[in-house]
Amino acid sequence: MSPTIVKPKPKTGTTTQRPPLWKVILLNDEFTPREFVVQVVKAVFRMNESQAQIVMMTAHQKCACVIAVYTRDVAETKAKEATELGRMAGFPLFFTTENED
Ligand code: TYC
Repeated sequence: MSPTIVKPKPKTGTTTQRPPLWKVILLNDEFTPREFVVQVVKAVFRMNESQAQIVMMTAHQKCACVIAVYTRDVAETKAKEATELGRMAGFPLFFTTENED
């Protein structure tokens, strides 16, 4: 018996759907110590010391810094977790999320 050759169906205008991405943004404040911001950014966003320093200094100088993009759930969970670490230590450190358009 000869082998059946199955041709792959040509794709008709299909595109790969990607989930919408959300930015996590670090906001500057007057009170949180720089080193504490760096520790939180390293712990929650898995950055190394120099990456975390750059992010912290950018927020410090420009009022805000985009840290990373994730799916909505992950972005919101990480922003809450990082904000909570500041709150528990008595600092007004704040991370927010925004849809990446
Ligand atoms: N501005 C703070 C200070 O001078 C440090 C800081 C940096 C706080 C970045 C928050 O997102 C921030 N102690």
